Amino acid sequence: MQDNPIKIAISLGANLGNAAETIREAAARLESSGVRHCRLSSLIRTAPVDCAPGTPDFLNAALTGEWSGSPEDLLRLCQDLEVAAGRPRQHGINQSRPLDLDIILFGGTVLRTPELTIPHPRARRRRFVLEPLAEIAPDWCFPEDGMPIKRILKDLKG
Ligand code: PH2
Ligand code: MG
Ligand code: MG
Repeated sequence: MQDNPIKIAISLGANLGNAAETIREAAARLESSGVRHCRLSSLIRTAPVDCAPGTPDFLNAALTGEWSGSPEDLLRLCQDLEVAAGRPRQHGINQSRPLDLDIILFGGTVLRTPELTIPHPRARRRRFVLEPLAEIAPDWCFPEDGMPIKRILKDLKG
């Protein structure tokens, strides 16, 4: 465990089952599992992006907090919560799911390993990630170029 807490941002998404309840429950479990000072954004309904035709709409949200473990510890926690919500541990990319938890930012960390890429590689082009995150952390920056979330979102909206 690192003793200095790192500011982290997680994207939450769900499009199967009671998505609102699952997302709120996941936020509560992140907090009870060691993510301190959690803030959960509004939950927004979004159209599926890069999914098969007929995929149901998603509910998306973002959560910020502080974490004292490693990125891999946080990934493991997210994966355990996805499985607890009914998602198979092995799943196809962009398939419907009861819960998806993606680490978007981990302080100023830039990480590329086979199991984890931070910042999340597609976050900057996804409004369903940036919109809820901009609500609670507009001035947080992506580490590669120091660009704040509110600015990335504004550019994306064109
Ligand atoms: N997640 C995806 C793919 N497409 N579309 C929306 N609207 N919301 C998501 O959370 C989402 C998606 C892959 O994780
Ligand atoms: Mg995802
Ligand atoms: Mg995911």
